[in-house]
Amino acid sequence: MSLTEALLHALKRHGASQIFGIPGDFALPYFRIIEESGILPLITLSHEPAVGFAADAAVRINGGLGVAAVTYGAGALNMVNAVAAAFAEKSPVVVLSGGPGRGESASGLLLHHQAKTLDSQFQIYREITCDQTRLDDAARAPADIARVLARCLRQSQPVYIEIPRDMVAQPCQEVPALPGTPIDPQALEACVDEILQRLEQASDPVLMVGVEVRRFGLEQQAAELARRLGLPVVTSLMGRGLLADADAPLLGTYMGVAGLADVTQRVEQSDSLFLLGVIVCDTNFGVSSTKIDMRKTIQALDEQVTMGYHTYPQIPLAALVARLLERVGPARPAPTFERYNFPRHMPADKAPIAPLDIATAVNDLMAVHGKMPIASDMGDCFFTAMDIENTALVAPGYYATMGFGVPAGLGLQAATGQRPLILVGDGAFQMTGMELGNCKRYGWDPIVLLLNNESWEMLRTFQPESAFNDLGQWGYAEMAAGMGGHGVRVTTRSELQQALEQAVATRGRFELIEICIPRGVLSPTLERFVAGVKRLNALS
Ligand code: TPW
Ligand code: MG
Repeated sequence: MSLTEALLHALKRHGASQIFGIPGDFALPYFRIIEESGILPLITLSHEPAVGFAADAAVRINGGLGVAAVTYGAGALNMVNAVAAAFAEKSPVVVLSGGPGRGESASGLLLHHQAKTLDSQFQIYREITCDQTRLDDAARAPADIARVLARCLRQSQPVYIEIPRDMVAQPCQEVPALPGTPIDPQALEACVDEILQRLEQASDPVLMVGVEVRRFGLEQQAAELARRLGLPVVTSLMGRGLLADADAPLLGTYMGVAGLADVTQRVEQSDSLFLLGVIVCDTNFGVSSTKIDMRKTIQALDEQVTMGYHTYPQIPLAALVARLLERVGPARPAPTFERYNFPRHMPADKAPIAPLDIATAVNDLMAVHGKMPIASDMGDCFFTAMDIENTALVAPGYYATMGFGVPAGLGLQAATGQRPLILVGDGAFQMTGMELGNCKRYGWDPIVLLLNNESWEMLRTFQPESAFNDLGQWGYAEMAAGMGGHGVRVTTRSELQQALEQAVATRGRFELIEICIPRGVLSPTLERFVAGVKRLNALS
């Protein structure tokens, strides 16, 4: 077996189901082996940020490992932002990069794609991945690959594997399976005892679920835990979409001042907030109306559990949830709460379209035709998604990079085979919208809702006086045909409804609906979010 084949078999065994990539001369040799061995299918896209985003979205929706394969320098450095996003949001993406062979670095010439030194790329990736290896020794490679992939899954964060181009076909042993992490059963027991005791003594306990619950495949277990403990559940902002199909007393998504008053109140007034896999970041908690005292919460994240003034180390989330489930008895009465009614029944009239109309129209559509998974970009489209019924959602809710939506949608369809809905603003579409041109080759047919306000509107809301937030009119609808899809521009609510019905009825090509929205018209959630952030900034 060659070194590349050993790597590909290991990726597959660890849960990868396809490779997204763009080759280059440093990568051609290992790409040849990817293609000819057929161990994992290869999907090529157009620009490296999209490769990273698609791999990230694929693993967010399906679990396992995402794989993003690029060439050295120009390719890998082009993907830095996407991998940083995956790092911040805890998505296990394996970066494969070609690299110079051993002899090449000794030539005395600077190599093309080289930045400061031939090692610069490795150093840069050290900052945005949780483990790295360069496969420059075939005897050591199996152990190195095993270590790196195990770290990737255990920490649910990206890793970096560089394949020198003269190494790809070297004979290599199979990658060994590593034993799981040892867990101290007594420490786990003490931790579970204390959690249960704290929840028992609390008068208003609340369970908040975050992205790690999805990353470690624990949604059903978390729902079961909530039912057995009789706890009301909320998702974090980043965890939106979690428990969409689970049977759990789900109140909604916690968004502080930007969210529903009832949800905000329950979370902020809880005397025992159990944060299960929730990243404690500003988009999750920065907009709290009452500052949450983190010392009073129970936080299970990053393989540790913190409560009060102490931390239990080495408690993986899966082990914690499993032991909690073993310890708690049958289901308790469900908490009472008023279920939020997502907006429905958009009037199909001649009125101009506001973001809330889009959420309403999507709810109407899904009620008739079934739920679709959503990939959203950053911008008001993300906040608009908060008024769409609970359904699987991938979005850069914390790192907040633009350009995610379209490639992530392609990653969703590649990974699940399901037709996705893509929400994207005009500014973000300008970054990665061209990737839609790849749909035809792969038979993907996403429905793309492009919220066109001819503006970087979210920035404008923070700083209305700046003219640089004005964008031009690009004629996005017309671009669709040239990229192998179908496009339509809508300006009224009746046109929007018609276009959505037509899009759902047509399979086999992407459907781009360019939705014209007047500048200054925001979703209610973004409206509250901006007002809240401004208020908090004024106080600080
Ligand atoms: C890669 C900064 C955050 S929101 C925004 C910018 C430029 C405007 C988004 O415009 P769009 O959506 O897509 O038209 P909308 O609803 O606001 O009109 N570069 C990157 N990521 C981020 N987040 C920015 C810049 C930003
Ligand atoms: Mg815009």
